[in-house]
Amino acid sequence: MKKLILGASLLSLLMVSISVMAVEYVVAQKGKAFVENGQVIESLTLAVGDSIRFVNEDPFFHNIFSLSDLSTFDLGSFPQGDSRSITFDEAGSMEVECAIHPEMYMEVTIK
Ligand SMILES: [Cu+2]
Repeated sequence: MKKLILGASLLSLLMVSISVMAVEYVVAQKGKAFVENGQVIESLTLAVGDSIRFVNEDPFFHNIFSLSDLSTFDLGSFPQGDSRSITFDEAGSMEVECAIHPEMYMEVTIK
């Protein structure tokens, strides 16, 4: 019984340290473009387990999605000031787009 409890607490400790190491990138939607740290970006490289928080800074809706082979997601449409987050669990690359603005595009590489 003691061993079981010890094992369980070690496991939860391990899970906490993994979640601490993961990075959350913040990518804004501004002027119908993807913007990180004030710069328009067309690509972003991150590690498995990292996530992106998409923050809408435009006075209209965006709907971020991906139809890549690696994985598909659809964050739904969200208004100015709102954000949606997605975690990338698999290595590879994917195209991220906006369903409302076809000119919006970025490539995410997960290493
Ligand atoms: Cu958009």
